[in-house]
Amino acid sequence: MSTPATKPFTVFVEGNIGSGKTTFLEHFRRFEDITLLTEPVEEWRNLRGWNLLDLMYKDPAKWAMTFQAYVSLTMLEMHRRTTTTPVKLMERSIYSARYCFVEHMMKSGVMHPAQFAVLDEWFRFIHQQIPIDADLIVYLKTSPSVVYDRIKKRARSEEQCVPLSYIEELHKLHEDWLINRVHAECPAPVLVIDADLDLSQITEEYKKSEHRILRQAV
Ligand code: DCP
Repeated sequence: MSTPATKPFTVFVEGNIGSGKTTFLEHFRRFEDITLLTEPVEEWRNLRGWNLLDLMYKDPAKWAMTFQAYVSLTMLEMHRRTTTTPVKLMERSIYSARYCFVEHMMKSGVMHPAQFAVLDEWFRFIHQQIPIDADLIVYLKTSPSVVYDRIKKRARSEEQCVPLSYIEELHKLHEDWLINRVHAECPAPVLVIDADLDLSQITEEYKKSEHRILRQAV
C-alpha cells in the first residue's frame, strides 16, 4: 500500500558496466510499492540533441569532465526525487560516479587535475550539504571477462571502443569502494550478489536480495 511522502527505504544498485543493474531493477517491477529509478542513459545520449556519452568515449580528454558533470546532475535529481512508496530502488548513485568513473579518469590522466578538482569540490559540497538517503547498496559483483563479453554482445554503439583493461580497472574501483573500503564514504551496508550467472540462472540469485528489500514494503 502506498504511503504519502515518508522517507523511503532507499537502495542503490551498483556494479560494473554490463553487470545487469537494469535487469535487477526489472526483477522488482513485479512487486507493488517499489519505485524503480533506472539510470538516465537516454538523457546522457540526448541533451538538447547532443550525445554526451558518445562525445566522452570518442574524445575523453575533451569531454570526460562535461559528461561527468552532467551525470552528477542527473544522479542528484534522482536522489532528490520524492516517492510515495516505502521502497526506492535506484540504478547507481553520485558515489559510483565519483569513486569509480571520475576516480578512473583522474588516475588514468584522462582528466586534468584541475578538472578533477572542480568535480571533487562539487561532490564534496553535495555530499556535505544535500541530504542523500541510502539504506542499502546491492553490489552486482562480476568478473571483468564476463561483463566484457556482455558489452560486446549488447553492442551499444558508444561502447564499441571499450577495451577489457577499462572494464578491469572499473572492477577494481568498485571493489576498492564497496569491499576494500578505501574511501571514507560508503553510505550504506553492502549486499553482494554473484552477477556472473547468465539470465536463466540469475533470477535465483536476485531472489536472495528480496527479503532485505521487500520487508521494507509493509
Ligand atoms: N558511465 C560513465 N560514467 C558514469 C556512469 C556511467 O562513463 N558515472 C558510462 C559507462 C557506460 C554507460 O555510461 O558506457 C552506462 O553504464 P552503467 O554501468 O551505468 O549502465 P549499464 O547500462 O552498463 O548497466 P547494466 O548493463 O548493469 O544494466
